[in-house]
Amino acid sequence: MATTVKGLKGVIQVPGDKSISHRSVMFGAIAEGTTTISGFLPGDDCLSTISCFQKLGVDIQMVNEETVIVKGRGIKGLKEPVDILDVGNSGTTIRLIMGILANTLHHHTLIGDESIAKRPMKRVTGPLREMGINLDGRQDANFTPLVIRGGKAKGIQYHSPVASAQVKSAVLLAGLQAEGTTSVTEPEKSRDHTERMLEAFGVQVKEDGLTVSIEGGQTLKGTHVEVPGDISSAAFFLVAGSIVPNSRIELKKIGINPTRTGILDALKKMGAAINTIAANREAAEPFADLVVETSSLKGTEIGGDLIPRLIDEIPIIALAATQAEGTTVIKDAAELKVKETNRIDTVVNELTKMGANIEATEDGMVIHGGTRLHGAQVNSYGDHRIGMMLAVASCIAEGETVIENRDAVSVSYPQFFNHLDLLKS
Ligand code: SPQ
Repeated sequence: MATTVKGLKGVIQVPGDKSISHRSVMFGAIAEGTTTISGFLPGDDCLSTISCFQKLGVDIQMVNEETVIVKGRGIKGLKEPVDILDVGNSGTTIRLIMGILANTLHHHTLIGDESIAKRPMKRVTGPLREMGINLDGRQDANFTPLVIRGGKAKGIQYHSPVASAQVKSAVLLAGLQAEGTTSVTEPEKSRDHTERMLEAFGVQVKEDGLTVSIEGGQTLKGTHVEVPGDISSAAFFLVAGSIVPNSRIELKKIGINPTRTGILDALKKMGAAINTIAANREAAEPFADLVVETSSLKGTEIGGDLIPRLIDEIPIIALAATQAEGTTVIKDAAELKVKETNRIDTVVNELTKMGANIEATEDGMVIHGGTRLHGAQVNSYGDHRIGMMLAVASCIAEGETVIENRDAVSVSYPQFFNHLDLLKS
């Protein structure tokens, strides 16, 4: 990609939120009646979710790229698939679907790509086994291929060792048909789309501090889901607009669910000029228009309960920190090691190739700011968020940057490079 950019200017509508798009299809599939989805993200991960539920007998039509109609089969109506369920690169699909399939007595084999084969599944298969569900897989059900035959779940009170929306969601979804009450307690609050969306589908969910509970035997009713823009995708432009000189970017209808807005808190603390120009905070999933302009950033410390609120944005925050004055310390983020890649290592290795002064730690990284980046041959290693972070880095790097495996961005943001080019012109 070309040499330093003179400024990024314009208005962008980033695609729909990935977490909400997955759940809209999944919950629509097990609801009674029809669910219509607008603003759906047609990224590879969400298309994997559609394809899995089609194999489970659900009629899902894409009216156009962003409008989907799901004809729900009810919670007991999924068919036994004649084929394996392939989740591609999507951790959300494989972990949540296990919760949904837990109470069927059907046979299912779940696989994914090379990255999924390395991601730990015991965090979900463990509690599901505790609930009485029959599951198996490589290394005692920790890795794909996984086989789930289901069973009749008993409610459990599960204390999760990690703050993970995927673990919480899988256990709660299994709890929907379990005997009695199922609850999940987390060390910190993870994103709460499952709780908010189950309520929109007519399910009662109770929250008490860090514990979420669900009563077994509830059914879902089809509804309309309006998916806001994905703040994790907007994050790349929030940082690009902050660090590329002479920039002003307006981002339309971005989801601002408080469990996802850690990126706004962190960037504002670093001195970023981000303003909200219109907001709907009453919607089940609140959203706002945001404007970012170039500013001088300073280093900061990021850790504790902020981490689950910005976990997917850490690669792009690390890039912002290379341009900040002073040092940025990111800690309590060991979860980064079990994402699409080990995101501590990939961020550190790839940004080092571009001249950043950055070190990996056991649970995060330390970034010494104020460095001039230079073009280099870098690699996304198939991780969409690394590919987009490197593309933003190339905008401030002197000389040419070549990003291998840049197509990985289609997992969550298929039009990313077009949008970046639009802002450059
Ligand atoms: O779906 P996948 O592959 O796990 O995607 C990622 C991402 O960067 O897009 C993580 F690699 O997002 C997860 C996120 O990190 C999506 C998610 C969800 O929709 O519930 C929750 C988070 O994961 P976790 O493990 O903390 O529950």
